[in-house]
Amino acid sequence: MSKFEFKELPYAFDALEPHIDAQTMEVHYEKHHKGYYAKFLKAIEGTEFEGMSCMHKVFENIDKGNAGVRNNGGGYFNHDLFWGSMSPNGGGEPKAKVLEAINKAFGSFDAFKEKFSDAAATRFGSGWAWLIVNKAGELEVCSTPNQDNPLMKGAENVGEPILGLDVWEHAYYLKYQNRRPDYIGAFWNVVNWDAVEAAYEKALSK
Ligand code: MN3
Repeated sequence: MSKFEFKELPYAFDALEPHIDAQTMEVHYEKHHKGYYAKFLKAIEGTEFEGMSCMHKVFENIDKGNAGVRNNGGGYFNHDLFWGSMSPNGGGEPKAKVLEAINKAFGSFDAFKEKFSDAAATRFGSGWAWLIVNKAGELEVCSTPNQDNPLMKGAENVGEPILGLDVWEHAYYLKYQNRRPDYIGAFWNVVNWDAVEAAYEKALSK
């Protein structure tokens, strides 16, 4: 079962203060994320998913699973990507290759930020905003409901996610209450562009 591991948070709970508060980080990681992971392992027990080599395979075959595999598998994977999308040394501008691709796809970094923020703000209810590398190797912004992601078979926008933002209320309510746009605005101060650059290069090499 080691291929589906529960990774350590790459920084302390209070490392992203004041943008993401310590209490939210702790509950989000220890309760929500860990809960999805435990329920995912339970949901795949004795099924064909148990033998799959990675989450990408799980998502390619998600239509063969039940809601437990989909929701908890998504929750497990999406949060891993989310923690890696942020860093106490984050913020600023994207690194060279991603910046070039962003300029090509969206015109400018500001135009991209606006599009991504809009996708995050207008996702009704719970879900995620994503920056993905599509099949043509181009960048796209999209959002998904619940714990879905762009790797899941049947997704509206298909691609490899390289940046993800959790817009479930549990991700921001303690600090921002109903002010989701403030939380989205704060996110830009902690985006880990080194990780996004690495994920972009990895996605292109596939
Ligand atoms: Mn969450």
